Amino acid sequence: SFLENVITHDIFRKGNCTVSFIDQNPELFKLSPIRDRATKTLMYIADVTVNGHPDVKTKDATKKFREPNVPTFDTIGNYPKGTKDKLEELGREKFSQWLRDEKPVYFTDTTFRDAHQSLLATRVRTKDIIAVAEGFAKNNPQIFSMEVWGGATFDVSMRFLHECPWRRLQQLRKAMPNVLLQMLFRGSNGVGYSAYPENLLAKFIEKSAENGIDIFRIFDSLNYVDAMTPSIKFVRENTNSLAQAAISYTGDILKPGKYTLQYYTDLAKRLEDAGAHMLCIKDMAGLLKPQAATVLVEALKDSVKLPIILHTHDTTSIQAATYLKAIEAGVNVVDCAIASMSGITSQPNLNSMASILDGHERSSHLNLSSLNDYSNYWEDVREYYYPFESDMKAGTAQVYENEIPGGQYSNLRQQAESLGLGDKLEEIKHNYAVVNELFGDIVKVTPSSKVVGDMALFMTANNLSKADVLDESKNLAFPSSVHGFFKGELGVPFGGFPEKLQQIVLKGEKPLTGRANEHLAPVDFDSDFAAFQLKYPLAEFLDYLSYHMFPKVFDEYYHHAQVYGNVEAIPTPAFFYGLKMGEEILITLSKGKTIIVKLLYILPADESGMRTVVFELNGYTRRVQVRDRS
Ligand code: BTN
Ligand code: 3PY
Ligand code: ZN
Repeated sequence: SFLENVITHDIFRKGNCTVSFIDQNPELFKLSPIRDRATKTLMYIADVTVNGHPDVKTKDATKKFREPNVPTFDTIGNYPKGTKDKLEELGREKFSQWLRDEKPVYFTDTTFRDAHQSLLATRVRTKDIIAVAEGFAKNNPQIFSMEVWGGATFDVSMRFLHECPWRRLQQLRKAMPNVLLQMLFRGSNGVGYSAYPENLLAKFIEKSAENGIDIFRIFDSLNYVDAMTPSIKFVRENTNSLAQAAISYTGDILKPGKYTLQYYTDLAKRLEDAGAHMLCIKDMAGLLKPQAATVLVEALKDSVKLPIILHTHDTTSIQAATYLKAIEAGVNVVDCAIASMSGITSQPNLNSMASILDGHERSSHLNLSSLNDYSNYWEDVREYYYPFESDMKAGTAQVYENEIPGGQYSNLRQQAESLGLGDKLEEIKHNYAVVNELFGDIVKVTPSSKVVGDMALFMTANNLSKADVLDESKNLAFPSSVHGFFKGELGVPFGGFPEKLQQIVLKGEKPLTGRANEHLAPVDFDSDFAAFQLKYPLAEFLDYLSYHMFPKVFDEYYHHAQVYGNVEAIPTPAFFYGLKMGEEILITLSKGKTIIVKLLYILPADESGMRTVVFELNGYTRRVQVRDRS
């Protein structure tokens, strides 16, 4: 404040003040950037303390958090060599060959992305990840890759955490220079939920690689190869990173149905021809049964020369068995999450999986005791995020019927509740399968899974049967995502659209043909970026890419940052729950700039509804005003 500027000023402190002291020292009216940032941080904490966090629906006032224990590591020593070094040594083609020929099975660690996307609604903050990133890379350099970015983390970090996703990636790269960093990329849908212009995708891939991504796991929500090919090509041509093409697994190859073994081996060959460096089986709903894994992995190994990666979700609680069969059939990498962030809708347990392979001929020699230390860290950190837990208590075999992907399954109850359908969850899940049948048995993964979910909620909310949906005379107002799907905005499903339903939904409109983004005009980067900077003067090119993917979310993020500054440094309990009276925390705003914040008291609202929140900041009393909206 002005007063603090006066009393800390050299002239004032030396007692040389004259009447013109204030007039002659205009800097007294300026707040230093760090002070400005501290003020914004206090504003944020004051607001959350008074009004609660908008994203936290039920706060448990009695909750006490344990202090998570960051496992120790060699802070000054070099990083042990890891897979990133291997890639640089061999180059992409030889690296793929090396992996394919390796005897041990490798692990991709999904803790920093899919695990919390599937268990905690993607809410884990950069701070809690970065706290263990360097140590993990130094203590566990045997890991194949770290999945750290993409999927839903991109929009959720801006939308709910008010963080810059690019800054998260940059910090991760710096902390983990020796291991491969991986992202999930939704093909023509990028990191969003609809198709984007091709040149925007190319630029996004180029910048993602520049900022740290080594492996792009590329999929299409309908397994539509034409929609994946451009992304594979951009990775090959615009970066030195690896293109890992993913086939989304649905149905059951051991049962009669649309998705046969032949279907998958054909896809694999086409993706290899498109230039993929690796091939992933992406079992997003956890439907791949152990016996089927043997058949599928063996067939894929025979069909293509690429290394094979297996990704699953443990929704059925049986997927470790699938991994074991896949490992015995020669899979090269499996995706797991650190123990305390694994299981149910997340990935299988890394610690246990590595332990049961101890002594196996394909053992990876991970450091089991270190993995357990990190599990303990995450067990404590996970508590911070209790409002975002789903209430699933065990795996379910129902998923073999409804085929709901892990990330969607854990969010479904909350979604149902927000629509007032909280006690109709069973009906929603049943309708999910009905919709799948109505749609012609499609692949269900972001964003096609969202379309099926929207339709299931629509049917449940309006009490519609399958016959009602197919009754043209009902003239139903279908959800816009369903309309877009039948219009061809996500591409074309295997076997085409069911014609009758397509006609009913489109009501005479002509569907698009071909790739969903074929019809989108390219972005004119020069003029468009200039216009962006006029609107957002403090933003740079990477922000511009964020803006293009999510204009409204970016706009809100930008304005939040102007009012509250960068909120990343605030410890997670204070970020979500504010401070208790007398509570004191340390916040490191930047290297060497740590502030000590203590909440002293809060005054009742004045006649205009404003409350004064009184803090002690580095020993000085500081007051900030917030509107009481509670
Ligand atoms: C501040 O922190 O006080 C400045 C507010 C403006 C922040 C913008 S938002 C986009 C860009 N990315 C950042 O991390 N900061 C700027
Ligand atoms: C995503 O697209 O975010 C997924 O995790 C799909 O499985
Ligand atoms: Zn997944």
